Amino acid sequence: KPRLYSGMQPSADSLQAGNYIGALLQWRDLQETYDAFFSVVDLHAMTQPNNPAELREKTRRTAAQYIAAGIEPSKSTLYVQSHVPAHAELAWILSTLTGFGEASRMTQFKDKSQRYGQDGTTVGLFTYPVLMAADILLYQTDIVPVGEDQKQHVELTRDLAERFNARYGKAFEVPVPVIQKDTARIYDLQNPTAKMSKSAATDAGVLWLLDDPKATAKKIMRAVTDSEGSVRYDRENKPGVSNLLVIYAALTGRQIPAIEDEYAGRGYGDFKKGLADVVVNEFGPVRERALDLLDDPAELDRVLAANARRAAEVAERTLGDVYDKVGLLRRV
Ligand code: AQP
Repeated sequence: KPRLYSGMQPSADSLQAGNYIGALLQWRDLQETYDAFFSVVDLHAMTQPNNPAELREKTRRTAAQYIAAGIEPSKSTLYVQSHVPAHAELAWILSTLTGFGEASRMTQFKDKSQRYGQDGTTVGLFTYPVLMAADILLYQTDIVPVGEDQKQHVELTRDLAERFNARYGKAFEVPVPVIQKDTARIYDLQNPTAKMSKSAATDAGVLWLLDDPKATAKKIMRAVTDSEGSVRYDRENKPGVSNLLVIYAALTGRQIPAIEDEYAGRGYGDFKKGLADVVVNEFGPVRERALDLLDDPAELDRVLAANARRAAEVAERTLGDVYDKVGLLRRV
């Protein structure tokens, strides 16, 4: 089977609807046809302001949500990034191949460093894409499903793989990014031209996977729409309603025109009530399963440890080959 690698940062207590629709739902399908590695990238999350107890908690919660959403640890390799030390080790080697100018062109760094300011911006945030390249290349990955915003990082990963292979001999598969369709992009309910994000400035526009169903329904009822009053997809002129339609379609597997027809001549209130039912029905069982898993952290840790051993086996093979090729003395 071809290899797939993807991951998410444990940067909040709960994942949000964009993570679920844009990533988890696709991962769940892809794990059937790919030898999939899904990691909870805790080392990456350390590039954001953090607190140790919270980071531990968020890491477990993120892993539990992967499983609750249908990522099966017996089918896919689902593990925590820091449990496989080869990630940090390969990142160092790759950083010696990455141009300073090349890394400086990464738009995510430009955006985030502007947000954090001179003092809040760390070298770790700057080398984030190099660690991501290590994540992907360790597993001889064929495809990387990512959002549009991560495409530049996968391009860097490809450049680094090709550079290494040309300079030292082939150690890496050159991965291909698989970018989700525009309709898989979910926007903030209060600010429907900004992507829904775990780190959104305000909570009112974010649908959390682990939120109380009543709170979720309330947020949907309060979502920003427009004054036209017709349920119609038009991203340009009706970003709020279009976003709600995309969520509706993604969670029901229905086509947008069929949903428009169902709500033709009915107001936004009805449509939002319908959507609230859809979302609560979908998230409810996922939430229950995740909370059950979190009730038994020892068992969850056991599953993560077993999966980390499986990941480390593959990763160590690549790293050993890389160490040989660059001229590091073999470890004994
Ligand atoms: N709004 C979204 N619509 C579609 N897909 C989304 N993803 C995130 N938001 C949306 C996808 O979820 C995965 C999570 O990636 P991440 O946790 O590494 O960080 P992110 O993309 O930056 O997601 P967030 O929620 O906005 O996190 P923070 O606030 O921590 O930066 C990726 O596959 C992403 O495409």
